[in-house]
Amino acid sequence: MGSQSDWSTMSHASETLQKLGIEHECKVVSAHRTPDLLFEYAETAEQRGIEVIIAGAGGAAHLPGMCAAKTHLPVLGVPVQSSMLSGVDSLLSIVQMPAGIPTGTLAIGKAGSINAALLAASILSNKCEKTKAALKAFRAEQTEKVLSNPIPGKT
Ligand code: RP5
Repeated sequence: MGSQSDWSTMSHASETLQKLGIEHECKVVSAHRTPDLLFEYAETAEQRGIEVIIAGAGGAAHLPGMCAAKTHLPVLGVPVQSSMLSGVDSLLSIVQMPAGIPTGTLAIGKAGSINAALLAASILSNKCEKTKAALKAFRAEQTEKVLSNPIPGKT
């Protein structure tokens, strides 16, 4: 994520990955405050065994795009809700990548953070049976919660 202030949003991705038993790391890497660190992080990610990068940032959110420019690994961008423009700025900065370097873009805020983790799990589940099973179990549990909780007083 681009700042410690993004953690209240990005912690939801981490919690979801944890629920699914997916090993991950959480780091603050700012595209504009620590640009050299960002380059090093993205360039060495593959050799460190990272398979998917979730990048959350707010405002002029160039972190996911710059990260994607420096690695061929899939980069999933989470637009963090900003104080001035409620995250629309973050969303547009991440989603409107010119053709050639894609960033998978999720919803603004908590939903996007959770879904980034679930989408990362989907990508990993192509090769990892354990992750596939965990993802299916997560979905089954979610479905069961809806089905077993009818509206009170209604049939
Ligand atoms: C972005 O600027 C970060 O991703 C964060 O969402 C936003 C504000 O950062 P802080 O000023 O709170 O560190 O780089």
